[in-house]
Amino acid sequence: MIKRFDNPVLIEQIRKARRVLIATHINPDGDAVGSALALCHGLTAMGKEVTLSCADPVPGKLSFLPGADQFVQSEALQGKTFDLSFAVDAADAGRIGNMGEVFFQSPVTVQVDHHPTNPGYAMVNAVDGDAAAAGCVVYRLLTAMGCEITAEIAQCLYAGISTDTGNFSFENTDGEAFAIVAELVRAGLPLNEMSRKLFLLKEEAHVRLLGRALQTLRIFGGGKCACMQLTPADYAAAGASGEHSDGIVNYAMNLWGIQMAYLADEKEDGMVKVSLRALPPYNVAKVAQKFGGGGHVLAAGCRYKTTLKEMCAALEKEMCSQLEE
Ligand SMILES: [Mn+2]
Repeated sequence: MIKRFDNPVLIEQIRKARRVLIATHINPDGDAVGSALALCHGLTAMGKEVTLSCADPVPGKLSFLPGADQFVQSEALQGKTFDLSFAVDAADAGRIGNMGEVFFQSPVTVQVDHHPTNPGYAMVNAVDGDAAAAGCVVYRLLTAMGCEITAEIAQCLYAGISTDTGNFSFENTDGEAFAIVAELVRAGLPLNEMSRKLFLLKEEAHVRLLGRALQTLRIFGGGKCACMQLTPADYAAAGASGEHSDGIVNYAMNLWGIQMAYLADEKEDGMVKVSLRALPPYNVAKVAQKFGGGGHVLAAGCRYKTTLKEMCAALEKEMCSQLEE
């Protein structure tokens, strides 16, 4: 059920390396931080001198992961050299941002990833486009090296696998993801505490902003569409900033019978930021493109210079015309 890591040459190269760099992608998510940390803990236990790096800081909501405070940014790498460099969960070389310079200077570059579009930019590319998360590939690598899966490693890998699978609900969730998590539980994973920290706990500013947005909830399109809006006054009242609106659009989308939804978020610079969601067969990327945005068929967005009222009217016209197709 759990795939074997089949690259004895790489394992030998890792054994020989003393100073190791691990870089992960810009705007790091749970899989980026968790996979890089798990690899770091494993290699440190093998006696390596490991430097963990990311062009951007670790988001506050992941700072509880063991070792999260060890990440450094590019300035801290000035003049340092490494025997081997890893890139983790980075679909292309651009994704490691300004870490690329140090990464490509290493005599051996390795990447561990799970994006099917990965072009294979390192010397050794441990890329499995079928793996649910980079954390799954890191698990295979660590066990292939004979590394003990400690409770710390288990927490980091769980953070990666659970977040990249949408808490085991996305299409990419497979038997291997569950089989690995079963091993992590055996290794001492505090499952309840971890899932509370990763999926339930919210910042107060987010919940207060959500409260303001919910008061504007409106249904249109014959009961098939829903929308909400936010203004700078809502952010001020909630004590919130831009990142606190993440996920709010889903409260409009996740109503029974709703097929398309949007959140229109008026900004101080005269732009309106729009988040759009849909269920098949609808296509909100098409709606976003009308206003200079883009994204996926079922999740898209745009930023457009207009008033909140005009933005809403224009969006609703586009969405309603899809209902009629
Ligand atoms: Mn990932």
